[in-house]
Amino acid sequence: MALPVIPRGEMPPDETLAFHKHVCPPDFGGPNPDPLNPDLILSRNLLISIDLLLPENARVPMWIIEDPDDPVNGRVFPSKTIRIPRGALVNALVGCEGGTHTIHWHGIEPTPMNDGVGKHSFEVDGNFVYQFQPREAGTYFYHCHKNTVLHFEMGLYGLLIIDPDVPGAPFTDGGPGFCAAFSPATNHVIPYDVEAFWVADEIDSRWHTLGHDDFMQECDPENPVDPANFTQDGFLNDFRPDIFVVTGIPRRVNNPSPFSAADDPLFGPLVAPALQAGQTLLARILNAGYTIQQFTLGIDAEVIAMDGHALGVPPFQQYSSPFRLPAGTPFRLTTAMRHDLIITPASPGIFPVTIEYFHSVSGRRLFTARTAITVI
Ligand SMILES: [Cu+2]
Repeated sequence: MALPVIPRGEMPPDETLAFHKHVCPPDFGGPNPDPLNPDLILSRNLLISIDLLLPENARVPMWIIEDPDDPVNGRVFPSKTIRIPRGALVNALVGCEGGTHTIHWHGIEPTPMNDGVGKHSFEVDGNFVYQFQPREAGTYFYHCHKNTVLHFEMGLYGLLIIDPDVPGAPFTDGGPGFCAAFSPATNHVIPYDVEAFWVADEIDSRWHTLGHDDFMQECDPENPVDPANFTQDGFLNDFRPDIFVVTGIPRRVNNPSPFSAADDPLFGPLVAPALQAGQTLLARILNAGYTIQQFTLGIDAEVIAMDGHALGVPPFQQYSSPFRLPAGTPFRLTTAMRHDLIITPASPGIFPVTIEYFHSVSGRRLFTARTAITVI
Protein backbone atom coordinates (compact mmCIF):
# COMPACT_ATOMS: atom_id res chain seq x y z
CA MET A 1 0.00 0.00 0.00
CA ALA A 2 1.41 3.32 -1.00
CA LEU A 3 1.73 5.80 1.81
CA PRO A 4 -0.03 9.09 1.26
CA VAL A 5 2.21 12.04 0.58
CA ILE A 6 1.62 14.80 3.07
CA PRO A 7 2.18 18.10 1.32
CA ARG A 8 4.70 20.34 3.02
CA GLY A 9 2.48 23.37 2.82
CA GLU A 10 3.55 26.95 2.75
CA MET A 11 6.94 27.73 4.31
CA PRO A 12 6.75 30.92 6.36
CA PRO A 13 9.68 33.09 5.25
CA ASP A 14 11.10 33.34 8.78
CA GLU A 15 11.31 29.51 9.03
CA THR A 16 13.01 28.92 5.70
CA LEU A 17 16.52 29.29 7.09
CA ALA A 18 15.96 26.76 9.89
CA PHE A 19 14.28 24.29 7.53
CA HIS A 20 17.21 24.27 5.14
CA LYS A 21 20.05 24.45 7.67
CA HIS A 22 21.22 20.89 7.01
CA VAL A 23 21.99 21.95 3.46
CA CYS A 24 22.83 25.58 3.99
CA PRO A 25 23.88 26.22 7.61
CA PRO A 26 23.29 29.84 8.57
CA ASP A 27 26.18 32.07 9.62
CA PHE A 28 26.17 33.57 13.08
CA GLY A 29 28.57 35.32 15.43
CA GLY A 30 29.01 37.50 18.49
CA PRO A 31 28.42 36.88 22.20
CA ASN A 32 26.84 33.73 23.59
CA PRO A 33 23.03 33.93 23.64
CA ASP A 34 22.84 32.52 27.20
CA PRO A 35 25.95 33.89 28.92
CA LEU A 36 26.85 32.74 32.42
CA ASN A 37 29.75 33.73 34.64
CA PRO A 38 32.60 31.45 33.45
CA ASP A 39 35.10 29.59 35.63
CA LEU A 40 37.56 29.36 32.75
CA ILE A 41 38.07 31.46 29.62
CA LEU A 42 40.14 30.29 26.66
CA SER A 43 40.74 31.58 23.14
CA ARG A 44 41.20 29.81 19.84
CA ASN A 45 41.54 31.20 16.28
CA LEU A 46 41.17 29.39 12.98
CA LEU A 47 42.37 28.84 10.55
CA ILE A 48 46.13 29.41 10.76
CA SER A 49 48.40 28.01 8.03
CA ILE A 50 51.62 26.31 9.12
CA ASP A 51 54.02 23.90 7.45
CA LEU A 52 54.62 20.39 8.79
CA LEU A 53 58.31 19.59 8.35
CA LEU A 54 59.07 16.07 7.14
CA PRO A 55 62.34 14.27 8.01
CA GLU A 56 63.39 14.61 4.34
CA ASN A 57 63.17 18.43 4.75
CA ALA A 58 60.02 18.59 2.63
CA ARG A 59 57.02 20.53 3.93
CA VAL A 60 53.29 19.83 3.97
CA PRO A 61 50.86 22.75 4.32
CA MET A 62 48.56 22.31 7.32
CA TRP A 63 45.70 24.28 8.83
CA ILE A 64 45.64 24.53 12.62
CA ILE A 65 43.62 26.15 15.39
CA GLU A 66 45.87 28.56 17.32
CA ASP A 67 45.97 29.56 20.97
CA PRO A 68 46.60 33.31 20.63
CA ASP A 69 47.53 33.52 24.33
CA ASP A 70 50.53 31.18 23.92
CA PRO A 71 53.32 32.87 21.91
CA VAL A 72 55.62 29.83 22.26
CA ASN A 73 53.51 26.72 21.56
CA GLY A 74 50.26 28.31 20.39
CA ARG A 75 50.70 27.32 16.74
CA VAL A 76 51.35 23.59 16.56
CA PHE A 77 50.01 20.49 14.85
CA PRO A 78 47.97 18.85 16.30
CA SER A 79 46.39 22.08 17.51
CA LYS A 80 47.28 22.87 21.10
CA THR A 81 45.77 20.58 23.71
CA ILE A 82 42.99 22.09 25.83
CA ARG A 83 42.75 20.90 29.46
CA ILE A 84 39.76 21.73 31.65
CA PRO A 85 38.87 20.62 35.19
CA ARG A 86 35.63 18.62 35.20
CA GLY A 87 32.62 20.79 35.99
CA ALA A 88 34.27 24.10 35.09
CA LEU A 89 31.98 26.42 33.14
CA VAL A 90 33.99 27.33 30.04
CA ASN A 91 33.73 30.30 27.73
CA ALA A 92 35.72 29.63 24.55
CA LEU A 93 36.36 32.78 22.52
CA VAL A 94 36.64 31.55 18.94
CA GLY A 95 37.74 33.75 16.06
CA CYS A 96 37.36 32.69 12.43
CA GLU A 97 39.22 34.05 9.40
CA GLY A 98 39.15 33.26 5.71
CA GLY A 99 35.57 31.99 5.68
CA THR A 100 33.30 30.41 8.25
CA HIS A 101 34.34 27.61 10.61
CA THR A 102 33.08 26.01 13.82
CA ILE A 103 34.64 24.24 16.80
CA HIS A 104 32.93 21.00 17.77
CA TRP A 105 33.74 19.82 21.31
CA HIS A 106 33.61 16.15 20.41
CA GLY A 107 31.90 14.07 23.10
CA ILE A 108 31.14 16.91 25.50
CA GLU A 109 27.47 17.22 24.48
CA PRO A 110 26.66 20.86 25.20
CA THR A 111 23.52 22.53 23.84
CA PRO A 112 23.17 22.58 20.02
CA MET A 113 24.05 26.30 19.99
CA ASN A 114 27.37 25.48 21.68
CA ASP A 115 28.11 22.12 20.06
CA GLY A 116 29.78 23.52 16.95
CA VAL A 117 28.08 21.22 14.45
CA GLY A 118 27.21 23.77 11.78
CA LYS A 119 24.46 21.73 10.19
CA HIS A 120 22.64 21.52 13.54
CA SER A 121 23.02 25.18 14.39
CA PHE A 122 25.27 27.65 12.53
CA GLU A 123 28.76 28.30 11.25
CA VAL A 124 30.79 31.04 12.89
CA ASP A 125 31.21 34.21 10.86
CA GLY A 126 33.83 36.39 12.57
CA ASN A 127 33.74 35.27 16.19
CA PHE A 128 31.58 33.46 18.73
CA VAL A 129 31.77 32.59 22.41
CA TYR A 130 31.04 28.89 22.89
CA GLN A 131 29.89 27.97 26.40
CA PHE A 132 29.96 24.47 27.89
CA GLN A 133 30.50 22.58 31.15
CA PRO A 134 32.11 19.11 30.85
CA ARG A 135 30.52 16.61 33.22
CA GLU A 136 32.95 13.66 32.91
CA ALA A 137 36.74 13.53 33.16
CA GLY A 138 38.34 11.81 30.17
CA THR A 139 39.94 12.10 26.74
CA TYR A 140 38.06 14.11 24.12
CA PHE A 141 39.07 16.23 21.15
CA TYR A 142 37.96 19.42 19.45
CA HIS A 143 37.79 20.05 15.72
CA CYS A 144 36.32 22.24 13.01
CA HIS A 145 33.00 20.93 11.67
CA LYS A 146 32.84 23.08 8.51
CA ASN A 147 33.43 21.16 5.24
CA THR A 148 34.45 18.62 7.85
CA VAL A 149 36.03 15.88 5.77
CA LEU A 150 38.61 18.35 4.47
CA HIS A 151 39.01 20.71 7.44
CA PHE A 152 39.57 17.87 9.95
CA GLU A 153 42.09 16.20 7.65
CA MET A 154 43.95 19.50 7.19
CA GLY A 155 44.75 19.63 10.92
CA LEU A 156 41.93 21.67 12.46
CA TYR A 157 41.80 19.51 15.60
CA GLY A 158 43.46 19.04 18.98
CA LEU A 159 43.10 16.96 22.13
CA LEU A 160 40.53 18.13 24.69
CA ILE A 161 41.32 16.62 28.07
CA ILE A 162 38.89 16.90 30.97
CA ASP A 163 40.89 16.44 34.17
CA PRO A 164 39.18 15.38 37.42
CA ASP A 165 38.26 18.37 39.60
CA VAL A 166 40.98 17.74 42.19
CA PRO A 167 43.68 20.13 43.45
CA GLY A 168 46.28 20.85 40.76
CA ALA A 169 43.90 20.45 37.81
CA PRO A 170 44.23 21.18 34.96
CA PHE A 171 47.46 19.20 34.74
CA THR A 172 50.50 19.63 32.51
CA ASP A 173 50.80 17.50 29.36
CA GLY A 174 53.13 14.58 30.06
CA GLY A 175 52.19 14.20 33.73
CA PRO A 176 52.06 13.79 36.60
CA GLY A 177 48.33 14.11 37.24
CA PHE A 178 45.09 12.38 38.13
CA CYS A 179 42.51 10.75 35.87
CA ALA A 180 39.06 9.20 36.20
CA ALA A 181 39.11 5.40 36.55
CA PHE A 182 37.20 2.71 38.43
CA SER A 183 38.45 2.99 42.01
CA PRO A 184 35.69 3.06 44.65
CA ALA A 185 38.19 3.59 47.48
CA THR A 186 39.48 6.85 45.94
CA ASN A 187 36.23 8.30 44.59
CA HIS A 188 37.10 6.96 41.10
CA VAL A 189 40.13 9.20 40.69
CA ILE A 190 43.62 7.68 40.39
CA PRO A 191 47.11 9.18 40.06
CA TYR A 192 49.55 8.70 37.18
CA ASP A 193 53.19 9.70 36.91
CA VAL A 194 53.77 9.97 33.14
CA GLU A 195 51.34 10.66 30.31
CA ALA A 196 51.56 9.56 26.65
CA PHE A 197 49.54 10.90 23.69
CA TRP A 198 49.16 8.56 20.72
CA VAL A 199 47.12 10.65 18.32
CA ALA A 200 47.33 8.75 15.05
CA ASP A 201 46.52 10.47 11.76
CA GLU A 202 47.32 10.27 8.05
CA ILE A 203 47.80 12.85 5.32
CA ASP A 204 46.80 12.64 1.65
CA SER A 205 49.15 15.22 0.11
CA ARG A 206 46.75 15.85 -2.76
CA TRP A 207 44.14 17.13 -0.30
CA HIS A 208 46.61 19.67 1.09
CA THR A 209 46.47 21.66 -2.14
CA LEU A 210 42.73 22.35 -1.70
CA GLY A 211 40.87 25.46 -0.62
CA HIS A 212 38.42 26.24 2.17
CA ASP A 213 35.18 25.37 0.35
CA ASP A 214 36.51 22.83 -2.15
CA PHE A 215 34.15 19.96 -2.95
CA MET A 216 31.44 21.23 -0.60
CA GLN A 217 27.92 20.15 -1.37
CA GLU A 218 26.22 22.83 -3.42
CA CYS A 219 23.88 24.97 -1.36
CA ASP A 220 20.46 25.22 -3.01
CA PRO A 221 17.77 26.17 -0.46
CA GLU A 222 15.04 25.86 -3.07
CA ASN A 223 15.93 22.27 -3.95
CA PRO A 224 18.07 20.74 -1.17
CA VAL A 225 17.49 17.15 -2.35
CA ASP A 226 18.48 17.67 -5.99
CA PRO A 227 20.83 14.73 -6.74
CA ALA A 228 23.01 17.05 -8.77
CA ASN A 229 23.96 18.79 -5.51
CA PHE A 230 25.39 15.58 -4.04
CA THR A 231 28.04 14.95 -6.68
CA GLN A 232 30.51 17.55 -5.46
CA ASP A 233 32.81 15.24 -3.50
CA GLY A 234 35.73 15.70 -5.87
CA PHE A 235 38.36 13.32 -4.53
CA LEU A 236 37.35 13.58 -0.86
CA ASN A 237 35.79 10.12 -1.27
CA ASP A 238 39.15 8.74 -2.47
CA PHE A 239 41.59 8.79 0.46
CA ARG A 240 45.16 7.86 -0.47
CA PRO A 241 47.38 8.81 2.47
CA ASP A 242 51.10 9.05 1.75
CA ILE A 243 52.22 10.51 5.11
CA PHE A 244 51.50 8.92 8.49
CA VAL A 245 51.49 10.85 11.74
CA VAL A 246 51.68 10.10 15.45
CA THR A 247 50.85 13.18 17.56
CA GLY A 248 52.16 15.56 14.93
CA ILE A 249 55.32 13.61 14.08
CA PRO A 250 55.21 12.63 10.39
CA ARG A 251 56.72 9.83 8.32
CA ARG A 252 56.45 9.30 4.59
CA VAL A 253 54.98 5.93 3.65
CA ASN A 254 58.41 4.59 2.63
CA ASN A 255 60.18 5.73 5.84
CA PRO A 256 60.20 2.92 8.43
CA SER A 257 62.29 4.74 11.06
CA PRO A 258 60.82 4.54 14.59
CA PHE A 259 59.07 7.47 16.24
CA SER A 260 61.33 8.65 19.07
CA ALA A 261 61.42 11.27 21.79
CA ALA A 262 64.12 13.09 19.81
CA ASP A 263 61.75 13.66 16.86
CA ASP A 264 60.16 16.74 18.40
CA PRO A 265 60.87 18.63 21.64
CA LEU A 266 57.17 19.13 22.39
CA PHE A 267 55.49 15.94 21.16
CA GLY A 268 58.40 13.44 21.07
CA PRO A 269 58.38 12.62 24.81
CA LEU A 270 54.59 12.19 24.64
CA VAL A 271 54.90 9.67 21.78
CA ALA A 272 57.89 7.73 23.15
CA PRO A 273 57.47 8.08 26.93
CA ALA A 274 60.06 7.14 29.55
CA LEU A 275 59.33 6.23 33.15
CA GLN A 276 60.79 4.32 36.07
CA ALA A 277 59.83 0.80 37.04
CA GLY A 278 56.99 1.02 39.55
CA GLN A 279 55.64 4.27 38.11
CA THR A 280 52.28 4.54 36.33
CA LEU A 281 51.87 5.54 32.67
CA LEU A 282 48.56 6.90 31.33
CA ALA A 283 48.34 6.56 27.54
CA ARG A 284 45.63 8.61 25.82
CA ILE A 285 44.92 7.22 22.34
CA LEU A 286 42.89 8.94 19.62
CA ASN A 287 42.20 7.93 16.02
CA ALA A 288 42.36 11.37 14.39
CA GLY A 289 42.47 9.99 10.85
CA TYR A 290 40.41 8.12 8.29
CA THR A 291 42.07 4.70 8.43
CA ILE A 292 41.35 1.81 10.78
CA GLN A 293 44.20 1.91 13.28
CA GLN A 294 45.43 -1.18 15.10
CA PHE A 295 47.46 -0.68 18.28
CA THR A 296 49.66 -3.38 19.82
CA LEU A 297 51.70 -2.91 23.00
CA GLY A 298 54.54 -5.16 24.08
CA ILE A 299 53.53 -4.79 27.72
CA ASP A 300 50.39 -5.53 29.76
CA ALA A 301 47.92 -2.65 29.99
CA GLU A 302 44.51 -1.96 31.49
CA VAL A 303 41.81 -0.20 29.46
CA ILE A 304 40.27 2.25 31.93
CA ALA A 305 38.21 4.48 29.63
CA MET A 306 36.66 4.64 26.17
CA ASP A 307 35.51 7.73 24.30
CA GLY A 308 35.81 9.95 27.36
CA HIS A 309 33.91 7.62 29.69
CA ALA A 310 35.73 5.90 32.58
CA LEU A 311 34.65 2.24 32.52
CA GLY A 312 32.71 0.99 35.54
CA VAL A 313 32.23 4.38 37.16
CA PRO A 314 28.69 5.11 38.41
CA PRO A 315 26.26 6.61 37.68
CA PHE A 316 26.89 6.61 33.91
CA GLN A 317 29.06 3.53 33.31
CA GLN A 318 27.98 1.17 36.09
CA TYR A 319 27.35 -1.64 33.56
CA SER A 320 30.87 -1.64 32.09
CA SER A 321 34.19 -2.39 33.73
CA PRO A 322 37.88 -1.85 33.02
CA PHE A 323 39.70 -4.83 31.51
CA ARG A 324 43.21 -6.22 31.13
CA LEU A 325 44.94 -6.06 27.77
CA PRO A 326 47.75 -8.65 27.85
CA ALA A 327 50.99 -7.77 26.03
CA GLY A 328 50.72 -8.45 22.30
CA THR A 329 46.91 -8.15 22.17
CA PRO A 330 45.94 -5.87 19.27
CA PHE A 331 42.93 -3.57 19.35
CA ARG A 332 41.47 -1.40 16.63
CA LEU A 333 40.08 2.13 16.68
CA THR A 334 38.10 3.79 13.92
CA THR A 335 37.77 7.52 13.32
CA ALA A 336 37.32 9.63 16.49
CA MET A 337 37.51 6.68 18.93
CA ARG A 338 39.57 7.06 22.11
CA HIS A 339 41.01 4.52 24.54
CA ASP A 340 42.78 5.40 27.79
CA LEU A 341 45.29 2.81 29.03
CA ILE A 342 47.05 2.45 32.37
CA ILE A 343 50.44 0.72 32.27
CA THR A 344 52.42 -0.10 35.42
CA PRO A 345 55.75 -1.70 34.43
CA ALA A 346 57.34 -3.70 37.23
CA SER A 347 60.82 -3.94 35.75
CA PRO A 348 63.06 -2.02 33.31
CA GLY A 349 62.98 -2.64 29.59
CA ILE A 350 62.08 -1.17 26.22
CA PHE A 351 58.54 -2.19 25.30
CA PRO A 352 57.48 -1.78 21.66
CA VAL A 353 54.30 0.00 20.58
CA THR A 354 53.08 -0.42 17.01
CA ILE A 355 50.29 1.37 15.19
CA GLU A 356 49.16 -0.24 11.94
CA TYR A 357 47.06 1.82 9.53
CA PHE A 358 44.51 -0.11 7.42
CA HIS A 359 42.58 1.49 4.56
CA SER A 360 38.92 1.77 5.61
CA VAL A 361 37.62 0.52 2.23
CA SER A 362 40.19 -2.00 0.97
CA GLY A 363 41.37 -3.18 4.40
CA ARG A 364 44.92 -3.08 3.06
CA ARG A 365 47.67 -2.26 5.57
CA LEU A 366 49.19 1.04 4.47
CA PHE A 367 51.84 1.71 7.12
CA THR A 368 53.21 0.55 10.46
CA ALA A 369 54.37 3.16 12.98
CA ARG A 370 56.80 1.96 15.63
CA THR A 371 57.58 3.62 18.93
CA ALA A 372 58.35 2.38 22.44
CA ILE A 373 57.80 2.78 26.16
CA THR A 374 61.18 3.01 27.90
CA VAL A 375 61.26 1.82 31.52
CA ILE A 376 64.44 2.56 33.48
CU1 LIG B 1 37.20 24.89 9.35
